[in-house]
Amino acid sequence: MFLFFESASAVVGSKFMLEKAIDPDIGLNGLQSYTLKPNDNFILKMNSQSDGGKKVEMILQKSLDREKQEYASLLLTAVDGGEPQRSGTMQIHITVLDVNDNAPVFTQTVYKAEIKENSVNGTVITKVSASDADKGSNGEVSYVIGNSMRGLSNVFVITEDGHLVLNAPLDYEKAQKYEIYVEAVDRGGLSDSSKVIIDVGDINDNTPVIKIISSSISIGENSPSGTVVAVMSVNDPDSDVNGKVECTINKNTPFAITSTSIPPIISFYFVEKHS
Ligand SMILES: [Ca+2]
Ligand SMILES: [Ca+2]
Ligand SMILES: [Ca+2]
Ligand SMILES: [Ca+2]
Repeated sequence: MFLFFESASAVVGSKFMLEKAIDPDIGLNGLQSYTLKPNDNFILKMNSQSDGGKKVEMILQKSLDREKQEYASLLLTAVDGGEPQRSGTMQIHITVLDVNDNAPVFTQTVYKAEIKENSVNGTVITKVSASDADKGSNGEVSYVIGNSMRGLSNVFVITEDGHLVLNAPLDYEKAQKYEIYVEAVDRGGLSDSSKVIIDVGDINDNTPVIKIISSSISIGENSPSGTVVAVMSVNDPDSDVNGKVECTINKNTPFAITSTSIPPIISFYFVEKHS
């Protein structure tokens, strides 16, 4: 005898009539009792009927969970009241059908990734992954970028199998960090979300820009050493060493260059030097 149960729809207390199924095996005359083994999910209930027969029902007493046990084989034994006592047995095969009662679960609540600002479109930034304990389509997970990320969904795209891919140019000088919410959705619509933090790495893609702030058109021949003759700023928007600027002037002039550093602008002063 084969029975199929949906784990979520078979609620505790559900009854399954067994009488008809066992009649051919053991007959009704002298039937005394039934036992069921193992009996952790079902119990038997017998009712005497007006015609003298006995009706037996199998009652679910503990809910089924396909994720814990998909198949079960129970042995039903019927014992008669004769002498010697005889018994008949029947195997009851139970298949627990899957229902979508598990949402996907991401392997990490936060993923961290790094990408250089000069990376080309199509570069895979990281891969996210979620598992789903259900079976078949109930456990099939695909990935999408969260709705709240609409503004960024053209910068990053995610493939159905969870690869987060660069889709537009990055500029470290405009954005150094992104936080992307991703969702894992099963075919039944249950979902989980996770966050991907993307650090953009600086590339030395800016040259220093020199801007003259002030300069003297002429300078007196008796000007003392240290007279400022010009002020300029040099700006390189890159970070760290990529944005560090050093200024030099020709050695064979009566001028020197000194700097005061007020990041991000560095001012340089040409000063007259007397040899
Ligand atoms: Ca599921
Ligand atoms: Ca399930
Ligand atoms: Ca840069
Ligand atoms: Ca630079």
